Amino acid sequence: MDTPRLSEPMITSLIVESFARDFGEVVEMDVAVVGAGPAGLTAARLLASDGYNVSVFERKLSVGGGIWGGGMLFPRIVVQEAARGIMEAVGIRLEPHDGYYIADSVETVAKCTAAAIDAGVKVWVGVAVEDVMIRENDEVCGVVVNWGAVEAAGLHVDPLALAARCVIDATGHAAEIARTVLRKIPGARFDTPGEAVPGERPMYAEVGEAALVGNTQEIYPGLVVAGMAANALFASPRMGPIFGGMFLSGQRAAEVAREIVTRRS
Ligand code: 48F
Repeated sequence: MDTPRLSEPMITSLIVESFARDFGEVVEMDVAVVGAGPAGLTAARLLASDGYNVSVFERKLSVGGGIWGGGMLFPRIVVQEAARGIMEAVGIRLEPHDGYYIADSVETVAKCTAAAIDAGVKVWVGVAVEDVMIRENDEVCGVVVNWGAVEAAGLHVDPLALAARCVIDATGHAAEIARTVLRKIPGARFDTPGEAVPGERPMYAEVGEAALVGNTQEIYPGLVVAGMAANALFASPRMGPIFGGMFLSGQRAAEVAREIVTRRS
C-alpha cells in the first residue's frame, strides 16, 4: 500500500477514536488498580493473565512509582530469594550475591510494564483517582478519576466514575484510597491500629518485608491494600530499596482480588 500523505486531522481522529474505544471498555471493570508501582503492576499483570478486565491508573505520566530511583538515585534495586521467581517470570536479569539479588531499576520498570501490557492490562497514565464509588451498603464499587494535570492545576472540573468489582490501593506510602474511604464514608473503620491509617514506622527492612504480604488484604469491602500502602495501614516499618516484598504483595493482592471478583460476580 502507498504511504498516505500525512493528514493532521486524520492523526487526531485516530488518537481520539482509539482512546474512546479502549476507554469505553473500562467503564465497567473487574479490577481497578490505583498506582503503577511494583505492587500495582504485579497485581494487575497476574489478574490480566487470568483473563480479568484490569486497568491501572497512574497519576504521573510515567509508570514505575518508586522503582526508577533505586536507592538514593543509584539505579539498582535488591530483592530476596522469595521474589526471584516473580522477577524472572517477566525476564528481569538478576545478579546473585549471597542470597540477595540485584536488578537494574530501569530494566525492572520496563519489563514489569511490558509484561503487564502483554498480559492485557490497560495502563492509563496521567490519570489520578480522586475518589471511590459506593452504593447503599457503602461498599466500594468503583473509582472516580480525573486528569492528573487537572488535579495539579487545581481546576474545578468534575471527574468521571468507572465501576469495578474490586479496587486495589497500590498508591504507596500515602495509602490515598484507604484514606479517602475513611474520610468520606461515615462509620468506615479498618481493622488496623487505631482503626485508622497510622502510617509506616521507621526503616526496619527485615520486619517491614516480613509484614507486607500479611498486611495485603481486603481492608474494607471491595478495597484491597497492597505494597507500601499496606504497611502504612498496619504501622509496619518501611524497608527502603529492598523490593521483594512489593512484588510478593502484588501477587497476594491478585489472589485477594480474585476472591472478591468471584464473590461479587
Ligand atoms: O510508591 P510506589 O512505587 O508504590 P508501591 O508499589 O512500592 C513502593 C516502593 O516503590 C518503595 C518502597 C520499596 O521499599 O518503599 O517506595 O507500594 O507507587 C505508587 C504509585 O501510585 C501513584 C504514584 O504516582 C506512584 O507512581 N499514585 C499515588 N496516588 C495515586 C496514584 C492516585 N490517587 N491516583 C493515581 N495514582
